[in-house]
Amino acid sequence: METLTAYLGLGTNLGSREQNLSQALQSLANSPDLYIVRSSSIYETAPWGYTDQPSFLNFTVEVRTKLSPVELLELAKCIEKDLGRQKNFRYGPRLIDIDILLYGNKTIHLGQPDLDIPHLRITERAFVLVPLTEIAPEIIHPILNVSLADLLEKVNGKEDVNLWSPAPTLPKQLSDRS
Ligand code: PH2
Ligand code: MG
Ligand code: MG
Repeated sequence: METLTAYLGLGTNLGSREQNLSQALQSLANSPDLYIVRSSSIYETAPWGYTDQPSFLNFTVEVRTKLSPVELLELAKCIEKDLGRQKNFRYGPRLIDIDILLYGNKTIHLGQPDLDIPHLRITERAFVLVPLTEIAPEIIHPILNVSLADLLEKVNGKEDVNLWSPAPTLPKQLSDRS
């Protein structure tokens, strides 16, 4: 399997939000199958989809991995579960959410809600596009064929996405850069 660059979107709006994000980052760093290249700043974002819930912290990481999309999704779900995520309703509050936003320049539809890549709602959600564009402005959306920076210009709700803290320091990683 070749090594590909993927982008993950992380979010939390329950419990100690900063701690949830740093634990998720630590868990990703502990994976032998994935190398974290960089992280965006952390943003505080108004809840999207279902608004009667606490505000989120969101950020994005760039990773290099040989994992297939399904394996990467399994790793994400596994970390969510380890951190104590409970099942909840669609768009509802969550301790930690790790979504695959982009996987190389591939388009993947596996009939699983979480495994449409590019993530279906990248283009509608400022809470995804702002942190993603911060670290990957020049990337071309594999289906729409326009840059993330161009998508960001058009997205609604940027005023609901506010810088919270600078990019977290990356933990020491188990995997070598590959
Ligand atoms: N995630 C959702 C639903 N709504 N809103 C914000 N601001 N941030 C999120 O990460 C988020 C959301 C479902 O995954
Ligand atoms: Mg999500
Ligand atoms: Mg998810």
